[in-house]
Amino acid sequence: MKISATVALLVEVLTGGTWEEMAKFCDGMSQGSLLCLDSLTVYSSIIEYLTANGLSEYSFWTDGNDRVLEGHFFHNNGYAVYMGTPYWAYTCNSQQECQQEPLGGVQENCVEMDGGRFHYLNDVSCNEFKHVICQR
Ligand SMILES: [Ca+2]
Repeated sequence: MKISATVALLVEVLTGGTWEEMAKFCDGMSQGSLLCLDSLTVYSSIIEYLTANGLSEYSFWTDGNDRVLEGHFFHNNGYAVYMGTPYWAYTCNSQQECQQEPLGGVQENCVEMDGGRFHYLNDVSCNEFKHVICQR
C-alpha cells in the first residue's frame, strides 16, 4: 500500500507478535518501522484500505507507547501521540459511563489500532499478540 510519494506501508496479517517482536519484524523485513500515526490523512487512508480489503477485524500495532514516561505517549520519532478525538477509542461501564482511552495505566504501554473497536486507538500490554503495519 503506497500512502504518499514518500511513505509505503506493509499491512501484515499472516503473522503477529508482541510490540517488540513486531518492531523487529518491521526493521528486518523492510528496513522499516512500526506505523507512525501522526497524520489524520494517513490514519483515514489506512482505515479505508483495511475496510476495502476485508481486514476490519484485525488489530495492529502502531509505534505509539508510554514505556518511557507513564501517561505520556510518544512516537518513535520523538513527537507526542495526539490524544483524544478522533484518534482514541472509548470504554463504557455497565452504567453507560464512558471514558476515553488510554485507560490501562502502567499495565498497558503500547498503542494498537483496535480491530474490535473500528480501529480506534487503544493502549494494551506490549506483550499481547497483534498484527502489524510497517512503514518506510
Ligand atoms: Ca501506560
